[in-house]
Amino acid sequence: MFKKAFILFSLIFSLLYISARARDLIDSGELKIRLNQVGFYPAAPKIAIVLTDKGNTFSLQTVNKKTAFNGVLKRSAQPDFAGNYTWIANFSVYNKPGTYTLNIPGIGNSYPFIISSSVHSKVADASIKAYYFMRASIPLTEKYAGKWQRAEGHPDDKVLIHGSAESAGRPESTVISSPGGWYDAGDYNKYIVNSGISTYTLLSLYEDFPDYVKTVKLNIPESGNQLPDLLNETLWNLRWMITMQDPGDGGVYHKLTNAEFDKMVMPDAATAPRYVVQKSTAATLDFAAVMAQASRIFKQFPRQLPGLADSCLGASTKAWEWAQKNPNVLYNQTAMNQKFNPKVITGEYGDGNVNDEFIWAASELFVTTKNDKYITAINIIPDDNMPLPSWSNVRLLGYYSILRNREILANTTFKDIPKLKQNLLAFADDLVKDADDNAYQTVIQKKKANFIWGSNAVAANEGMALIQAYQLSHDKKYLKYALSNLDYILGRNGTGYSYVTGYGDKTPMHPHHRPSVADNIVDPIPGLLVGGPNPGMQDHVRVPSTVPDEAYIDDDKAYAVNEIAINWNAPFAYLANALEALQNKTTN
Ligand code: G3I
Ligand code: 9MR
Repeated sequence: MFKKAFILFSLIFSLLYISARARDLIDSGELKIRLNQVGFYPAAPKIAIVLTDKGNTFSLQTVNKKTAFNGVLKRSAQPDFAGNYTWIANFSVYNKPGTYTLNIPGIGNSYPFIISSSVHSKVADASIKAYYFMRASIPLTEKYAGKWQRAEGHPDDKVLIHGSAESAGRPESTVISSPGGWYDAGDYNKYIVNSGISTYTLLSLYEDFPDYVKTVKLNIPESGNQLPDLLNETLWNLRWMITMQDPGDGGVYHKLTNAEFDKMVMPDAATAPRYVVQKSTAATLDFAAVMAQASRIFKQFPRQLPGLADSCLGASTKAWEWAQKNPNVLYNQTAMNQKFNPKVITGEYGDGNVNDEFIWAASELFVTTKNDKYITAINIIPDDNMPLPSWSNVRLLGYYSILRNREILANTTFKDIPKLKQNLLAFADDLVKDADDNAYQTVIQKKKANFIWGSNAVAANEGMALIQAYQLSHDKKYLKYALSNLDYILGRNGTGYSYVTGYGDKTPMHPHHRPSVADNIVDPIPGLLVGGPNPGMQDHVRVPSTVPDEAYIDDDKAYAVNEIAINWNAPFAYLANALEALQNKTTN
């Protein structure tokens, strides 16, 4: 009896002791000092945000506890969305490479961080390598995937034509082969609309920074084949996209999908029947745009990829022609489900307005062919609308392409390049205006409305837009603000998370990502950007705070804040890699 009581008592005592120790070990500085947990370029701006209600000094300390720099916190000009002012530690002038912590008397130490050239190179590589982990129809072997090796999932060589997709040559239930491609996100379906912007964004990284991209080595099965690895990875998806075009009429199926989302299982255990569903104007134009872009890029590799550039251009023009004849076939899943079985309830990617898809496809075809008939056919370029790119808003993607290729287009009859340039720079100026005033001194933090489903991609796409502005103007202020959003993603934000799995000290461990949930490996697959703060709670998981930039939880059921997706990783990959390529131009 005594013995039992004693054992119980010692057990309770040790548990209490362990949890008290664990609490002591969490330095409140790590929670209250928000900074890019990966690090800083020597010459770039370096800022940490401190959650405190009063002024203070701060110091930078080396690993040997030597003080390297002293400074004074400055109060933010504006409060955060919860109404609190923050305090800013600006140590931009300190530029000596090394590993440091930021110390604030009475608060504690930040996570350690690095000041170094190429400081983002590992996370930048990982952001692209993430796509290898998203591949359908191939086993991931230990050589490339390490402990995340897994069996092949979704061969997709026997895909059914859904009733909504039938055509003369392909009646309902015809079996087609549509292997490869990347899984969209936490789910295993493959959606053309979302593939479009994702593939474009990665290809744009190559178009903007070819010399840098050639140095990026990813350790994927194709590595060493004389093509840059980024292009190798992108081809995995592009070749799948090609199979989504109906050879009969050139229209493109909206998606390849199960009827319902899979359970949280590994890819090889997800064996529900797969369908291609109805063609849509949005999917067809997004396809036309990406194929036109791919054509001009792969034309540079005729020896490695004989015939591919021509096939892509042929596919693009056929898709364009289909869209001319079918200019307003919108994908409305509810309407489709009233007519056909099985009912399909996976991601919709429905878009009520395809003007911007026309602008994008016309722009890419124009850049690739230099024939302005595509632009005159639609008569809406340039419109004055400049919304940030997203899967449903793609006109800027076309403008980026025209502007990055402006020199080779100078002799065409298209005379609006100066106007496009002016509009894009005005858009970028608007993004950076007063960005130093908000509580985190980042571009994304300017507006509550940025905190939607996939808000981290808003940050990344703003960063990409600013890089485009830099490329056009060589004005370094745009790099400074692009970097502010990279700092945001990697920790200088309202939750203190670095939102990229595996990079930073406090990173998501439970993304809504089926392989990461089902593989029995503690660490999630690395290099994945989670959706990020969004107070909408569309997944019915309660977030700890509904303050827009704090509305986040690292919970694998919380798909409205903690899923991952190819269209979010792509602008992040663009931003991190573009800044690596331009690091020598950063200045504070
Ligand atoms: O844009 C409006 C904004 O103007 C408005 O103020 C705000 C208020 O809630 O809503 C914004 O729209 C949201 C939109 O995302 C923003 O892109 C919608 O509410 C929200 O429902 C919508 O969510 C989409 C989600 O699917 C549900 O349809 C996401 O964009 C989209 O990324 C996501 O995509 C899913 C696929 O369907 C399936 N695969 C996973 C993938 C990622 O979660
Ligand atoms: O896993 C699905 C995710 O990819 C989608 O973004 C999300 C919204 O469409 O839906 C997820 O699937 C959930 C479904 O909507 C409701 N039942 C639970 C599913 C898994 O959490």
